[in-house]
Amino acid sequence: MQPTALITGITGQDGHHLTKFLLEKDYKVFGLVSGQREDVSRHFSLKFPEVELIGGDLADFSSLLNVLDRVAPNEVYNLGAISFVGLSFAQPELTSNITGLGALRVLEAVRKIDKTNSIKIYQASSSEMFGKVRETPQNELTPFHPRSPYGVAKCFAHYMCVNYREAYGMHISCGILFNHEGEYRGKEFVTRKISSNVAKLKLGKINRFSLGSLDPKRDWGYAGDYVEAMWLMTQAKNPGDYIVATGETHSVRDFLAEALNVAGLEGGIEEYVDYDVNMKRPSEVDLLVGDYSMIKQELGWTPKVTFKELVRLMVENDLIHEASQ
Ligand code: F7E
Repeated sequence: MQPTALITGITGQDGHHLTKFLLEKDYKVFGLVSGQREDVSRHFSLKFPEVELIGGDLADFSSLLNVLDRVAPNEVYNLGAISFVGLSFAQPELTSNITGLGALRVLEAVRKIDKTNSIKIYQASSSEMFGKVRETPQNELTPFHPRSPYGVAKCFAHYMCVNYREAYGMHISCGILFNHEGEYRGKEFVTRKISSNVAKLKLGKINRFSLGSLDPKRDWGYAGDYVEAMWLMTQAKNPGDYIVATGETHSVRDFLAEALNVAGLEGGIEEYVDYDVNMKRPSEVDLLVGDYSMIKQELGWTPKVTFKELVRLMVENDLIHEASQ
């Protein structure tokens, strides 16, 4: 029988990649979309006409019950969240409601609907939970110390998943995903902000642009690789929590320098980039790097796209995109 998946946050970056991945595996894919974002849904439907989008909201428990009842999925991927860390400082309550409580509502709705305890759940946990890191690299046993309302909300969701798995024997897995980027990344995130502005520089549309601190270091992988890890977790006999990362760390400065290099822009960073104090976060995460040996050993997953390939892919994509605007 054709497997069925329900994806929350389907119109986001990971939703795009996961939809493509599951359609290639012949899944019937359903997506939860908030009614307020009709333009985004329309755009998504043009790209993936075979996907059925259903109105609902992570803030509304009854809508989740209705959607689950109607779809009867084999797998649920909870990717929906307020995912921009910067915004979470300005809207901590909304972030807690959607990113934190939203996950609990999904768990509780599945528990109510799923009489045979057969639905498998994937929860998008995040390396932001490590925040002020206690050890480097971070692994599945590293204690959490979140540094933003987003990180706190993700910790709440993560521990709820662990609790529902232990309390009710549900098949729930959390992927502790480190930063993952690509052509569908929103322009509020630093990698896409860099790639789109570097493309504009190259095309002569702008002369300079602004960024916050160039010092933070992240473990940046390709989102297209990471959705395979999500799927492997839902296919595994036993659920579990896994680090999904590349094992390499690079600063924002490194990403910027490589992007300028790909575009063939010489002269150094200072020639193109100003410092924007508004980008400074009240508390910052300075360094993240993940140890993905557990998922490699248990589920056979490894990242494929390298750091340099990722930067190239994003800059080349934005050069095409910006040239057509
Ligand atoms: O920032 C610094 C910024 O917003 C990366 C989300 O997907 O990954 C992401 O969270 C770093 C930070 O991602 C600018 O201060 C400097 O240190 O691209 P970002 P993030 O906060 O690491 C995790 C794993 C998630 O789960 C999140 O949902 O770059 N930075 N200048 C800047 N950041 C932004 N956005 N804009 C700047 O101008």
